[in-house]
Amino acid sequence: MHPETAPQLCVIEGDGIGHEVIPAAITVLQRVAPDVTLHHRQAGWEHFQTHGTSLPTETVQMAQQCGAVLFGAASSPAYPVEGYFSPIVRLRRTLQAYANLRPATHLPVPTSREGVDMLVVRENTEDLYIGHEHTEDEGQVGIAEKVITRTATERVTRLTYELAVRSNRKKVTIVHKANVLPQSDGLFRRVALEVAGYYPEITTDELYVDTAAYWMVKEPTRFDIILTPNLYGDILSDMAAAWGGGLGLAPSLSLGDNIAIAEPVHGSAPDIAGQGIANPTAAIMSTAMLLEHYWQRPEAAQRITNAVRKTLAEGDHTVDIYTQGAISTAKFTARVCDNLH
Ligand code: GGG
Repeated sequence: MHPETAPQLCVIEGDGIGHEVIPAAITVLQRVAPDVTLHHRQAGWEHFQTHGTSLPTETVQMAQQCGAVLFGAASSPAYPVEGYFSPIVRLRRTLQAYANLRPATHLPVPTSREGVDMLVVRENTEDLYIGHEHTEDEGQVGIAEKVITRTATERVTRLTYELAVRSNRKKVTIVHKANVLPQSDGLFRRVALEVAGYYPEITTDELYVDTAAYWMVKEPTRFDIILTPNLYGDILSDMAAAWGGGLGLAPSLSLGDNIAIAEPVHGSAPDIAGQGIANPTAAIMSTAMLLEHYWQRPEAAQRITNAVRKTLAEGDHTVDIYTQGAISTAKFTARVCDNLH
């Protein structure tokens, strides 16, 4: 987006704790970027139950019009429901927000691992998540299609390497399972390596996804950027989030051409929804990613990041980090605002 255009934000709280962490993130965002105009829209399982659709056309249109979206969480059921689809997976695909950036960086909390600073870039529009599933043999066989294309792999790889150059990162690890899936993951590997060839200043290596999972647990500091298809990226980024200190601290940004969806990595957490205890950090940090990568306001993004770090370093935390001395979502958000300089 051009930095001088008045920023518009489509806000979709979604389900569960989305209703708590998104207002918290907006409170912080408005302190550093008061000129952002907000457009609240609906999506999610709760909306499906009351209105029969999980992603109204009107919401998609507003997201397109704004270019920037802040999404909370979705809680799709794990069983088929007639007419229902995952709103967030559909939104990312419809808007062609093709690269999902999920950083995991050490934060000053006891649950975070010193020295960790990695970024998982997850392809966001295809793989098994296209949702082409059917059953055969009277429901006794379930079949899902995995799709990998040259076009989608090329664009996510190019974005990854451009980002690596811009952010002074040194290495990209391409993660796949090309030995078992030579036609799909094999294509991802070949195309990603092809694009990588245009960036000799960045070191490129590759790992099978199972080996990557092993090393991510054993020695997370060896990773810089991980580039991987949709499903592996979904799983590995949650693992990475554990080293960042937990899912409550893990932000993300899905980027496409002229589109960005900021979204905490965590889900709707129905077990704690409505209690005012959810950790707003991931949502707050997601708005910082929006400021940095979409609205091109790195100083504003840094103000938020610094305020969150200071708040955590002072010992303020929500219950997901540890129970003793935990404060509410509202109090934590107020502390972050106090620490904005
Ligand atoms: N904020 C990310 C999120 O909601 N994650 C949970 C998830 O992947 N949900 C997909 C769905 O339930 O449709």
